[in-house]
This record gives sequence, C-alpha cells and structure tokens, in this order.
Amino acid sequence: MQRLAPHLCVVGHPNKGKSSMVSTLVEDDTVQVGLESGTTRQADSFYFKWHGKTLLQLTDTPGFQRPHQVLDWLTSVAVNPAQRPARIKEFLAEPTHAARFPDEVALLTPIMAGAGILYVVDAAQPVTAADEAEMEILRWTGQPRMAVINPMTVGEERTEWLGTLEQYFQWVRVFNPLTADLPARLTLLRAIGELRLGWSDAMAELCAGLEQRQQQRLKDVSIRLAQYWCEQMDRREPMHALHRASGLKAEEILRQKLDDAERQWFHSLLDLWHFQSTEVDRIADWALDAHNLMRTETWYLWGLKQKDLLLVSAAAGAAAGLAIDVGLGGASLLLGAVSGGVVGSASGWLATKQKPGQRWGLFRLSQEKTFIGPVKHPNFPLVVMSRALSFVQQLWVKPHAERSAFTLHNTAEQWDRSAQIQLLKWVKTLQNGRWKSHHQQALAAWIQSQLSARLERFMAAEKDRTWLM
Ligand SMILES: Nc1nc2c(ncn2[C@@H]2O[C@H](COP(=O)(O)OP(=O)(O)O)[C@@H](O)[C@H]2O)c(=O)[nH]1
Ligand SMILES: [Mg+2]
Repeated sequence: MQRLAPHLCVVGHPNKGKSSMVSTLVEDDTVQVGLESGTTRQADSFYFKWHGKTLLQLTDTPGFQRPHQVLDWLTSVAVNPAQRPARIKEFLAEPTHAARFPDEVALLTPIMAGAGILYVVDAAQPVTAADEAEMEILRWTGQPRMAVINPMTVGEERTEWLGTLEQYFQWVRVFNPLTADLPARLTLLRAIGELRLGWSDAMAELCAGLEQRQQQRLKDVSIRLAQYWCEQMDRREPMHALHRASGLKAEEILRQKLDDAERQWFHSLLDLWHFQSTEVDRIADWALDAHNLMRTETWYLWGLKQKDLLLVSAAAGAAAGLAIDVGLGGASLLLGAVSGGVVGSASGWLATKQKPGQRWGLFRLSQEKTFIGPVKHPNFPLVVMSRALSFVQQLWVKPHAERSAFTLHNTAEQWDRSAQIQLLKWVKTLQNGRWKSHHQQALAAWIQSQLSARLERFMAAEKDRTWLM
C-alpha cells in the first residue's frame, strides 16, 4: 500500500470555524481567522510538515454560496449513483461555471482531484434545506468525508444534526479548535487517518511524533528556563563602560538588559512552538519615563503594585522570617521593606565591587571594577520564575487558532514556602559564585516538576469542560 499524506478540504458555512480548524490542526497561527463572511477567496492549502516531510495537507475553502443551484444543475439530467462523481466533474468542466459558481468550483476542484472532506458545522441552528443540498453535493463527490461539530455555542439542535450528519458522513466528530488540547487533536488526527486506505501510516507517524515531542519539550524547556533564570539572577554590567557608552543611568541600562533578555527568551520559545503572529502582553513593558523608571518599586518588582511588594509572603513578619531562613545577606533590604520604607534608590544596593583577578563572565578582571547588578532583591528571583512559568504554561495549552495575546501572571506568592526558600537559596549560591552543575540540574528538575504539575492540573480541568457526546 502506498504511503500517502492525507489531504482534506475544509468545507462549511462562513464563520463556523473552518480556518480555526486548519490553524489548530497544522499548528499555524498565520492562517487568517475571522475574515468577513462573503469575501470570496481562493482555496488556500496549509501543510503539517514533520522533519521536512508533509504528513497532512488541509485546504481552507470559502464554503458553498449557491448549493441549491449547483444541485439543480447536477440533477437536471438523470444519473445513476455510480455516475455521480463523473457528473460533478462535468459540472467543473462546464466553462461558464468558474464565473457563475466561483466558490463551488474552488472547493470541488481539489476534492475531485482526490482530497477528502472535513465538513464543519456548529450545530447551533436547525438543519436547513441549503445544508442538506451541500451535504448531498459532497456525497455525490464519492470522496471520504468526515463531519466535525465545532461546539461554538450551546445549541438545542445537536441531536437533529447528529442524525442528519450520520447519513452523509462516514465519521462524525466533535472538536473545538479554540480549546483543543493535544489528546483531542490526536483523536481527530487518528480518525482522519482511518478515512482512506493508505492514510493511517502518515497519521500514526504524526501522532507518535507529537506525543514524543511533548515529552521532549518538557525536558528542553525546563533546561532552557533554568539557564535563562540563572542568567537573569546573575546579570551585571560594568558601570564605567556603561557611562561612557551612553548618557543613560546605570540602573536603567540594567533594567533594559533584563527586559530584553526576557523578551528574547519568550520569543525563542514562540519560535519553537511555531507562533509567528500571536502577541505577548508583558504588562510590565516599562514606559520609558525616567521618573517612573527610577522608582525601584515599579521596575524592580516587575510591575507589581506597592502593596504586593512582599510577595514572597503574605505577611511582613513571615517575609522577614523567610530572609532569615535563607540567610540572605541583603536581609536589611527586605527588613527595610518590611518596616514600610521601600528603598528609594536602586544604586545603593545594586552596585557591587569586584576585585582584580575575579571573573566576570568569560573575562578575568584586570582592575577593580564597579558593577551594576546582580539584582539582590528577594522578590526578584520569584517574579522572574513565576512569569516564565506562566508563559510556558500558556504556550503549552494554547491552540494556534486561539489568537488572544499571552498574558503573564505572577503566582509566586501562592507557592509553598519551601519552594520560595529553595529558589532564594539557589540565587544566593549563584550570586556568591558557588554555582555547580548539580545545582543547575536540581533547578531544571524543580522546574520540570512545577511544569508537569501545572499541566496536569490544567488537563484535568479541561477534561471536565469538554463536551462529550
Ligand atoms: N467561541 C468560539 N468562537 C469560535 C470557535 N471557532 C471559531 N470561532 C471564532 O469564529 C470566528 C470565525 O472563525 P473562522 O475559523 O475564521 O471561521 P470560517 O469563516 O469558517 O473560516 C473567529 O473569530 C473565531 O475565533 C469556537 O469554537 N468557539
Ligand atoms: Mg475561513
């Protein structure tokens, strides 16, 4: 049996989520969704490529415009069932039809060239005569057909739709492209593989690849996050060079470096997940207004409000206790915050002197240098980690059709105390130059367990929400 990549045409009324299906199934957020209905477009093909091989092709179509007239034309002469596909080919061959029925010609052409059919309905309205005409035309093509109910709204008409769809389609499935998680996508992809002899191998390969990728991504992203977090925790800039290079204040430059590093890290993951056009709303994209910039409580704490300053712990007393547990050298800083006064200027506690012979990155210092950074505020490690984890969690569960921006959440204050203490201890080790590879591994393992737990919780909640037929 020849191994083939399934090719399906996605057909249905405007605004029923056809393009959304395509976007989620092929993991491409450049597929245009929400286009004005009635806009005639060409049928566009999208491909799911795996290690350079196409394993699935989906053709997004504008949908039927004049199904009654087409069916009338098809039935205007008597044809027996075996001749129906040939009759559709005659319809396509009729020279005037490209102008009279552009949408129908656009969608029937790839189908008659061998594509299967994915018919999308939302089942919210009763079945109309036009719907039946469409389904009848699709049946005449003789091509493998699957109907997918996109449960966009809760309607009363599902039973009627189900009974009708089952007469015209070999398979009827429910799939919501805006919420579909990996198990839901795998189920649909496997069903597609069963539609035609020769398709199942490609779908089995794709599904196995996707499952394996999920495991690999969890490991990779944990290692990357550990690396990124360590870099942020230890980020420092030599003061003199900075002053010469620009008129900017040293704190401002450090802030920008931290901010750029976060942005770059997020974008590197967006690339890995093939998100090309979905935005990240980083909230604390600092307004470059010098007055606000210099208020430690606005930039240091990455957008936290003053009342949230002590996010490491809900109560001021507990925060002080935490600082003692960790043995933070900068406890006086934290205690300053506890007693109500937030440090007025960053420079007092950001500047660190390093002696000749000490290492800075790859270089050994030849003379004493003053650095800005690393940030020693005890909230900082938790906020950086929390933002990154919240971003990864969203990345993990967002289907490509779901185009709302990624938003960052800070949940560090809800973490258990031992996790907070562990992170702060790691930072201390890192900033004191005692960081070893076993610390790095322990950090990556901690991140992986955090991510797994979050994802499991999310999947369990998603299962409860899924509408099962
Ligand atoms: N609430 C909700 N909206 C959806 C769902 N599927 C698609 N949409 C939205 O409906 C609009 C039309 O979707 P689109 O995929 O472009 O439909 P098409 O015209 O059939 O290609 C877009 O704004 C989608 O975000 C769904 O399951 N639930
Ligand atoms: Mg569309």
